[in-house]
Amino acid sequence: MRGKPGMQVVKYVFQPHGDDRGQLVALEEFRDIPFRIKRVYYMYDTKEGVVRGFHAHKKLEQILVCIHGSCKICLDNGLGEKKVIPLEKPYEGLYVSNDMWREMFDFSPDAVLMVLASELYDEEDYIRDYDAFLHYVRERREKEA
Ligand code: T46
Repeated sequence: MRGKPGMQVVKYVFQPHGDDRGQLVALEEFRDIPFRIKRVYYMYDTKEGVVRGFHAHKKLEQILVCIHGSCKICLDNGLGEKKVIPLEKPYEGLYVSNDMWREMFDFSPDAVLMVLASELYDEEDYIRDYDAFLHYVRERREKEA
């Protein structure tokens, strides 16, 4: 019998270029970010108590950076493991792979959550139904076994 896959959370700590003027973080594809960056989007002015996300992706990989304020991300691998990761530093990035259910919550009123994405926007890449997600990851795992 195979053991549980063990869910890994990958957080990047970027190099701030600080001097007496303040801080600057630069993110380059294939250097700081492990994929070609095809899209950048960000969310701000998120209302109190709002939870966003509630989906997974078939192909998309992303790095989430809370460049101002704070929020939390819940990742669920669909195989019985969930982790909540706080994002509160503008020099930290959370890697979110495809086939990972995500929910974003606990946004501070000043939070700006920036996302670097490996693909252009494509509604076909979303899995928005939780049961369909569970089915999808289990099927993939069986194929890989
Ligand atoms: C994800 C999490 C972390 C676009 O037109 N282009 C885009 O690139 C995106 C991301 C969204 N939109 C439109 C589609 C919706 O009408 O913006 C609206 C809000 O998007 P959505 O409801 O998908 O936002 P979230 O916060 O639930 O999810 C987003 C990303 O969609 C998703 O890929 O992983 O952030």
